Amino acid sequence: MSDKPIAKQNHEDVVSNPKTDELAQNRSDGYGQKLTTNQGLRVNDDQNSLKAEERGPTLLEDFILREKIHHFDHERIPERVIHARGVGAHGYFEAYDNAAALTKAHFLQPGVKTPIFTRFSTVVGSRGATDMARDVRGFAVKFYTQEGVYDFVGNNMPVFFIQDALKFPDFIHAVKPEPHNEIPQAASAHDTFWDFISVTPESMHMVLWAMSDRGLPRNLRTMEGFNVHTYRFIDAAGKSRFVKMHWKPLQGVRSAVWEEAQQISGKDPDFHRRDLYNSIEMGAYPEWELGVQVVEEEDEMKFGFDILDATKLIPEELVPVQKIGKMVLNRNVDNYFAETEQVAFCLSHVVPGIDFSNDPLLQGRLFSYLDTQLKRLGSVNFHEIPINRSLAPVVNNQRDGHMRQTINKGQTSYSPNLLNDEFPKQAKQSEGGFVSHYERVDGHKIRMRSKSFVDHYTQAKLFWNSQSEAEQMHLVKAIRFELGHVNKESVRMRVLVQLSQIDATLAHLVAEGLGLEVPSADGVQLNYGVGADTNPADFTSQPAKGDVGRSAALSMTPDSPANAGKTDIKTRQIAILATDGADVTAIGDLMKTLMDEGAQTAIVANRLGKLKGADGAELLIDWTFQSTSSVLFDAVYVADGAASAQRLANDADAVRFVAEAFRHCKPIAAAGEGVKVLEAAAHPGAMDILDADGVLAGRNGHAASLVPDFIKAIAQHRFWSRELKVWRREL
Ligand code: HDE
Repeated sequence: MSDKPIAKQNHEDVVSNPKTDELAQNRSDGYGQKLTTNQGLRVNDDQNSLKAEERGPTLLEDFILREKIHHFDHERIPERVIHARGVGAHGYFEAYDNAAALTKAHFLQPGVKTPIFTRFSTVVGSRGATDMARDVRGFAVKFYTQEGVYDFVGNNMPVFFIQDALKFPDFIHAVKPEPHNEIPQAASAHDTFWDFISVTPESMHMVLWAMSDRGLPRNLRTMEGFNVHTYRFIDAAGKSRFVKMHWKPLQGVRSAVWEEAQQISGKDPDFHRRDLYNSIEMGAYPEWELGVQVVEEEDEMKFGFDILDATKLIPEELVPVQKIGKMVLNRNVDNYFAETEQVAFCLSHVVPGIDFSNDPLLQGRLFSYLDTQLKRLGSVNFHEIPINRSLAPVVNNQRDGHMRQTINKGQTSYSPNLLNDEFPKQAKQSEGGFVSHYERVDGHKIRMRSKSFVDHYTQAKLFWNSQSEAEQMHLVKAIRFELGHVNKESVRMRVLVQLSQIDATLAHLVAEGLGLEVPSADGVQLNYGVGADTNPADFTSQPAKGDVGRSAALSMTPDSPANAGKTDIKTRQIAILATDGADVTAIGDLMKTLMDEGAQTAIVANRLGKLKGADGAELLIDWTFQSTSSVLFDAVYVADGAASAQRLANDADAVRFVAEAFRHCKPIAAAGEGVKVLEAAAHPGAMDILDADGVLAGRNGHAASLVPDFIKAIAQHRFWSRELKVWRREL
């Protein structure tokens, strides 16, 4: 979270790979060199334009001025229409030894190591928006394989809002800032988004995901990734199997809380990108395992839902996720624009062994990504931009176009040709030539949703059921927040109708916060995705009925599969509150213990400079209560020492720091006299802070085990029981 010194990696030596080595030919750093124009002419005066006399007019002749200003005027390219705000990093993917039977893709063969570039993004906000918006996160990985570039273009949620690509522009128009005033920024729109949602049953499953804690990842390193659609893996014998792909973070899955996220947006809008950058610089490389759910072709129809429907997931209890490799991000970009901004992901970038399904959302995306790169990067030659360049040779008869880099030699740029002995020649499959899966397709040309797509509420209920009580509480509060910003009551009422089709309690709890009654569904016209001549009654979704069960993998509790066994505290940020008179020796011991466990510590005090301990020892202060905030930390420790504790207990900012961490359910420890600050932080309406879960105070008998208990508490991440007591009206 901090801008404070981070141990810089020597990138060239430590974390190079074939792709980062290849990028070296484009890297430039002006150190030790003379300033030139773009033509290499050395510039003598870069401070003054060419004028007639010192106080006279500037001359048109000044080509140095014109070139510099001209280039500046053209610095910006169109930002991505969605997913504009992102952060990227280099790394590698290493295949385990178990995927060869599923796919012939070379990069998934045992032990193969492939350079990758990953870009995470928010969806709605523009490029300068905040990282902590409640939003879906993009999770896109470019694999520079020896068979060409393969792009995984996924999200941090396994389903999507719509079933058919034709609805995408409508959906995005509804969710982006409203067109008349461009409000709200960096968040889903209120009236327009919820108006769309209120009549679109197919969106309800994804709406619950987006309103859940998944919409607020604590950092990018602790979120899952999904490619959402069903794809195909093709094995060496040409056999096709359906697959869904997942990225499982080895850091566990963690989220922030809404109030915390809102505050972070003000305190540090770069919170996620800074965290990723710093973690990589410090050598705490984030890792994800790639997993696949495999469905044999003959089992395609065996589920109660259609695997071609992007609003449905395959519960992990039905089809387990097999881990087939690991991605490590170990190198930051050298230049944001050249790499993160210019990277161009396209669903159509596949390699032999991976193929598409007929998911109508996926099919539409196949068109969109190439089109959008042409618009954004401005040329059909975007594949020649260094970050997009394939490591496998690119040889074909495509020629020319804006900014062409390749110097194609020779007379022929067509096929067949005999003048160049027919080169470049087509590749046989045995030579790596790509062949689309030999799928039999036969039927009528038709514009119609498949009836197998019509159950819109069952999986939404599965998601709701699978959330812990705290997660359900957050979800309800999130919808209350969003609907509380909707001006039209009719929109709120229709959303309540939709929620009531998922779960009566969910609808009731949301309604209660809005001061409304859940209306009857009778007579409410919902949009079931049918054309003007189709009878909507044939496509009506029934409300979710009965026991749809639970799927533990959909929750983020400490014992959910994604978090089970993740008891370390690596990379967690711990604030140590102390000021003059603190027990500096104990702080030093604590810092060492926490850092040995891989956590990061920072001393936060009422001023910068050096803190003088009770015994005269000194300690450098990292932050003040003005320059940082509890929301940027994962846990808080208040140091012992009578003078320090008294000073902090009298300081409203210090007290607020603790109270806020408490509100956000973070672990808090206080040694000895430090308890005074906790006492000062207990405010009316809340439970006694000293009695709450996850609050460890030395004076209350924890002294001996304070630090080990604190470490356990940090590993647990949050203590939702503090909120639940209020929620259950136990307080
Ligand atoms: Fe995208 N999406 N999308 N999307 N998407 C783009 O391409 C689109 C969808 C996703 O870091 C755009 O280069 C359509 C699902 C990511 O550069 C654009 C449809 C999923 C990124 C586009 C979808 C995604 C994008 C905008 C419905 C999860 C950022 C800029 C048919 C599986 C990649 C760009 C990066 C970006 C179109 C739906 C993920 C306009 C038409 C579902 C991670 O081409």
